[in-house]
Amino acid sequence: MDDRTYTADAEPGDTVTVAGWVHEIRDLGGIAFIIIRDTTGKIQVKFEKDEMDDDLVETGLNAHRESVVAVTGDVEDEERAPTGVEIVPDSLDVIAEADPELPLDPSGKVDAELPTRLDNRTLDLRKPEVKAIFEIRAAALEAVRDAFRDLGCTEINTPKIVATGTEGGTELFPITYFGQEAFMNQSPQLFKQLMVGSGLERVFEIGPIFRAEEHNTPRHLNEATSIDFESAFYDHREAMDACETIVKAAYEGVAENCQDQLEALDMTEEFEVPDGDFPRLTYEEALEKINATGELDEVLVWGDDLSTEAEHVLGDEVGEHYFITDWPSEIKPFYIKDHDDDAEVSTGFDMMHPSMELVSGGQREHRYDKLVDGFEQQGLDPEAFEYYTKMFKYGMPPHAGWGLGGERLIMTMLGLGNIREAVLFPRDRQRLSP
Ligand code: AMO
Repeated sequence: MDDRTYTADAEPGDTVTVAGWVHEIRDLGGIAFIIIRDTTGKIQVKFEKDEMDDDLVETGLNAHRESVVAVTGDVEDEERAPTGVEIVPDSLDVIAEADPELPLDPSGKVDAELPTRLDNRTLDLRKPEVKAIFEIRAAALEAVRDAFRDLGCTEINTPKIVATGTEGGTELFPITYFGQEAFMNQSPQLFKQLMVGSGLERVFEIGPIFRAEEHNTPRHLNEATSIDFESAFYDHREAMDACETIVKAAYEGVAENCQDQLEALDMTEEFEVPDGDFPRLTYEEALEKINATGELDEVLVWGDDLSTEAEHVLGDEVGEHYFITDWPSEIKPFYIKDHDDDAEVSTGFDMMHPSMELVSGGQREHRYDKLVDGFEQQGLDPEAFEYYTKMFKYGMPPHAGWGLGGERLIMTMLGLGNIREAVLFPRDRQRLSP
């Protein structure tokens, strides 16, 4: 439609054709209104029954809610109209009639449960506060990509069908690959590491990761979006600096470009770009802080992983984004490097929002012999990973990096109660379509 005008651009004095959805019909007797909605907003169309062609009035008022229509007419000032202007129509075409029975109400007057919303995402995203989440998600990812480029990274895309897992065998989705066993990739971990040894040196990837997690929680998905970073000649501290830069850039991008969307979510007041350096606590300090609160049933000791409850207790204590560093080597994966002066302590780190973990990372083991030992210690067969380990024989620089959960970033940024709110079509134990 070459001659279409967005509702937000319709100015008094113009003759326009607007196209969109019938948001509401109000028939007051002698006068009636249709509210048309498009991606930029809404506009009122006025029908004065005595002064207009009967067919036009009838077509307009008989259109079902959510039908797609095009209206041509003059735009006039009208201070009683919701946007201060209205269209006096010359013609109205019903382009795609909607069924009168809708599975959910896009006007938001009737609430729908999350499963109903997810089953009908097209209608759900007609609500400004739902659409806003995905516009914010897009703006955050755009800002993240720009910030990665400013750090000198090259964007890469790595395979999602792979021969081996990296993040624990029980979380793998097996598939059949021409009669051979294969898996959906849990993380671009090994591929991004292989690229720091290539001519690229510093890379990032934003792509899907697949985790066959059995548990159904408000912060786990079976298909998530991972924002991955890896750089040659970086140690874990420099990787943490980059992580902080990227997370802040995402917030800044949203603050700069998404004020309307924040308003739709009623968040303009509370949205804050994190400032200052994120505190860096060692794992030992974290345990001490948690134990000192006395809020957990048991006392945490060296080697324990942090439960969701422990993360919450600590998050309440710290109250802002923070890192946990120097984790016990035994609970970090084989590719994380141990400290040179203490093999019990790793360079692995997590970056936390007060409510949950957002990032895991660390410096990587780049020495061939140590890397192969690490596989054996974790009960993995180094031969299955030969495509990876052998490149460590041909000049692999020291390197570090991390993976940031894209949906958790958006969930925590917007205070969403369920991670599924930040995914168009979530994959979880119950949900394989749409
Ligand atoms: P990890 O397994 O901790 O580390 O994942 C990194 C981040 O990805 C997000 N994430 C998830 N989000 C939603 N649902 C899930 N099932 C899920 N699993 C992970 C989290 C998590 O902090 N290879 C390492 C990263 C690295 O060292 O570079 C890795 O995958 O926000």
